[in-house]
Amino acid sequence: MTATATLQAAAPTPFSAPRWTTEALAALFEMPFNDLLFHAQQVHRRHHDANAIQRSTLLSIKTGGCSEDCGYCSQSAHHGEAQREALLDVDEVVAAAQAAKDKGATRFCMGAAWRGPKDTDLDRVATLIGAVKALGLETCVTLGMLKAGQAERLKAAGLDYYNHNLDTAPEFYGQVVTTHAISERFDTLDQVRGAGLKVCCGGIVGMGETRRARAALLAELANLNPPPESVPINQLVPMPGTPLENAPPLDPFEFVRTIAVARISMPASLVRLSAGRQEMSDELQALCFLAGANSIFYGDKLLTAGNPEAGRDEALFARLGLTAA
Ligand code: SAM
Ligand code: DTB
Ligand code: SF4
Repeated sequence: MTATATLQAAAPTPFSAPRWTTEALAALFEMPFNDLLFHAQQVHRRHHDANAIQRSTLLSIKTGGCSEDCGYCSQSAHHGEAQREALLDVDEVVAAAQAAKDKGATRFCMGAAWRGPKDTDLDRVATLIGAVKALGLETCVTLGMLKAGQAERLKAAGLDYYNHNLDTAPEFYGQVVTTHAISERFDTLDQVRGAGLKVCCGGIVGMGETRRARAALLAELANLNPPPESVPINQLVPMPGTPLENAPPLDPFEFVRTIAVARISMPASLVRLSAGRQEMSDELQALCFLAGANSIFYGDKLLTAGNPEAGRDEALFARLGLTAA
């Protein structure tokens, strides 16, 4: 198939709810690299300022000791090496959020190593959301699976975004996580949408999944109705002690292709170049921006893993003429 025919076959049919098939997205992955990047950049420019990058800062507000067995995660009680810590208090969180704002972040994302929050946990997280929002930052939390009514409580506390990733394709999910099913992740995403929160939902690549599984993950994300406002694409950070510690590294060009296919299939979303940037060269990150990534995690730590120092990002932005969104 020619590049043009591939694109025509891959585009959602007009006058119907856009539905991307795994086959269509797999066909995009198969395109010559230059054709794929050109197409992704064209889509990107129709929907976004091509030189503007949004910056979110992460903070782990409750680290380690999680009941779930996600094979990539350092915070699982089954295998993780992250030290278990109690929920941070409001002063520590506000200090971190203020520091993130001072460095130029516009969104502050708080993560907790829970299967899901208890109602008493939610009271305390609501206080944190209110305090961070009062600084003039967008707020995001990722607390695991939500029970009925919990998303509404977060919305009432002033939350803007809820992060809940599909993480991998349905057909591969059971090989990575056994303590919950991907269907439960979809249920939580429904609750989040139903409460009027914005959705941040993406996944991880480099866990030994096939290219077809990467296409299937992106098809699931793109077919959420509406698609997520934010789509974090994480490259696996192989954490010591986890079952995926020795996963074979992904070809960097395949990571760039994943960003490009995410951009094409979710044109209006922010596509975030997420975990794994510390292990990437400046040149590889530049290719990711060319492929349509327009958001990063900013600050020297993710949840438990490292992230590039703000100064390295500032220097990269200056070299590439990128501006803060
Ligand atoms: N416990 C909640 C949950 O699982 O939804 C929230 C915290 S969890 C650590 C948030 C996300 O971090 C996961 O969905 C996964 O995408 C990402 N993540 C965790 N460990 C990772 C790793 N080693 N490499 C890349 N991404 C990772
Ligand atoms: C997301 O997709 N990636 C972030 C955020 N959402 C919560 C987390 C990345 C975690 C990387 C491994 C760690 O720091 O432990
Ligand atoms: Fe727990 Fe989330 Fe880590 Fe899974 S990814 S073990 S649910 S903290």
